[in-house]
Amino acid sequence: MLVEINFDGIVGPSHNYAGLSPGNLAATRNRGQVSHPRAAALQGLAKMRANLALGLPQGILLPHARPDHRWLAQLSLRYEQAPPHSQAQALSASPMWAANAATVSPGPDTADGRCHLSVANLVTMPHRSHEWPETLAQLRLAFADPAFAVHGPVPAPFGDEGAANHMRLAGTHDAPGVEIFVYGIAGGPFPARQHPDASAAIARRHLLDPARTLFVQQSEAAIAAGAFHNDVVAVANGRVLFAHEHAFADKERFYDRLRAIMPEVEIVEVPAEQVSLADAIASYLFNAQLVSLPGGETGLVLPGEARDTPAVWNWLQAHVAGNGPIRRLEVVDVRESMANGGGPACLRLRVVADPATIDPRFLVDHAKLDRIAAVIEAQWPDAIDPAAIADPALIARVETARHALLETLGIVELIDSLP
Ligand code: SUG
Repeated sequence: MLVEINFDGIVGPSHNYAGLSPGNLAATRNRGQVSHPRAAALQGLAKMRANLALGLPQGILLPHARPDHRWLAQLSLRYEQAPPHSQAQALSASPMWAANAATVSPGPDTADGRCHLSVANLVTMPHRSHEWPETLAQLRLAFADPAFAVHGPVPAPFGDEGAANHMRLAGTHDAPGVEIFVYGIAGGPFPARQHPDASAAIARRHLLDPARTLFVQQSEAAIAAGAFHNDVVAVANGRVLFAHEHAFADKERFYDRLRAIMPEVEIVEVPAEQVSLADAIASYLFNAQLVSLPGGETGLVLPGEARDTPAVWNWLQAHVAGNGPIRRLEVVDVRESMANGGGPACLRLRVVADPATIDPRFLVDHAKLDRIAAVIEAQWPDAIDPAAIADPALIARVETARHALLETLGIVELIDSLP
């Protein structure tokens, strides 16, 4: 039985605001602020609990070893003597944004019937470029069953940021879908992080049907306004594509091709005159989890910032009051992640699979979340000032905290499994 499972990245104990991602306006704006890793991780757990309460199955991905000493060693650096920018890049808790872990093509879409996952290379941002080896190790553990094919990264320099630039539409999760790869060419002053050749390579290795695969350019205006990933301005689930008017470079052509493949598609486009691109990006209206609820309705799991932005909340209220396909709104507080530009949808990787084929250590229920919460309460730092990341006591605390979590979950092979 194939179901959609959200794998949320647990916010790691080194979560901090170093402002490492140009083009990500929230992260840049909050550079130098004091972060709260414990509160951040607990907010993430509360979101998972809200998903469970909606009747949705839930999985986890784990914080990576930080600082990443292996990566520093490749730069002939030791953390203690590394320059501040290298320390920040080695310490980032960015693997929390699981939507950037991999691109996932469920079995019904692939020629061999397996669910294919390609780990994202994340080469555009230095602090994210060293995530993939540990992400790959985790994916190989969680998805070791022959029902899955787990692939390494597309080679540099073809930037790939995973599911954040990939959308899937399908009548039901277990039916063949349409896979949409969104790439960037230009982003005004900011980098386009998803290279079209990376998207094309993933579609080939995932054995997708070319007749049901679309490659769509993200609009330059969207990237320039701060949509560094497509999932900041568009999200898809089931038969519903929910997007801002200015998300795509040539939306008419895209919509025509999509309707030709999938006549039943419901395109919910939010006009700029009702919600500006700036409001959409500041509120993360589209960085929401668009989900099929057990009763068959479509729900939207939104960040609190969407409720606090009047134009956005007014649009949502009108949509729900009318005949729109989104029937239920669920608001979650992930403000610590939001301040680094990561909303509810950034924090999760969707995998359509039979839960029985997944390593159960990566699946959670309320009782396991209680155990995880106890480790976070006891071990995660309360606050990190990015000016103080050289402190050896902080580093010792961060490393001990992660080990405690891996031991609690019985995933000890990750402690020393990397090359
Ligand atoms: O890559 N922020 C992340 C946010 C990723 C959001 N993910 C999705 N949209 N799917 C990024 O820009 C900031 C970390 C720092 O500055 O320390 C950061 O990496």
